[in-house]
Amino acid sequence: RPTLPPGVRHLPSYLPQEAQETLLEAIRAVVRQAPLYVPAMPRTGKEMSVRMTNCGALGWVTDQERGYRYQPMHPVTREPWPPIPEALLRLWQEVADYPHPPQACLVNFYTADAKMGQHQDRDEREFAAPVVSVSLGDDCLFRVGGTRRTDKTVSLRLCSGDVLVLGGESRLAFHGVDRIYPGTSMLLKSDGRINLTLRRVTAP
Ligand code: MD3
Ligand code: FE
Repeated sequence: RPTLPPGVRHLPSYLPQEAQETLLEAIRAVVRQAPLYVPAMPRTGKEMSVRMTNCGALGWVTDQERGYRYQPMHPVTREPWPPIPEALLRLWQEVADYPHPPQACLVNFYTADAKMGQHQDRDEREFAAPVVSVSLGDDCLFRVGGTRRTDKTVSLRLCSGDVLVLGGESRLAFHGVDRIYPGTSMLLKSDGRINLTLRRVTAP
């Protein structure tokens, strides 16, 4: 196993198969209420390859006109985001080592050819809280570095049921998804990967 940057905790196979199936059903219910939409980059309007939605009091969204931000409603339907499923609130309590609940859960859906370029997550105001990530479906090649774009990076294969906790020094690390490995999981019954990221947005 590679040596991870300080503050990155990888918990392989944290969720058993049955818990993955239960969580997937809860996320399918979220997506029925808050459909996946096509996020666009600020200014250029270039569409991302990942499809997104959210649950929780706040959701992370991006479009050409208003850029990256958190807001309490879906950008297309204008409805409030559905609540974060109980199973995810419990997971946060188990692994986050932070005494307040998450406010946002970003749902990222990757098809076989989708990727996410290297970036920092810095649209939150509370950096004392970690980001907790859950992977479902196909494996991916995840890459994380340091707080400068030019810092050395390490690559990690993330599999269905894995949990990643990004806290402390790693909270502002550059990271991204270089590729999806289609056909590596039976969970979704089709190619693709779902990533859930739980976040605290505001100071408590
Ligand atoms: C490291 N998502 O939504 S999750 C994102 O797999 C995002 O969909 C990726 O990056 C995905 O912003 C990676 C793992 C992750 C999430 C947040 C981090 C790693 C992180 C924040 C800081 C450092
Ligand atoms: Fe990120």
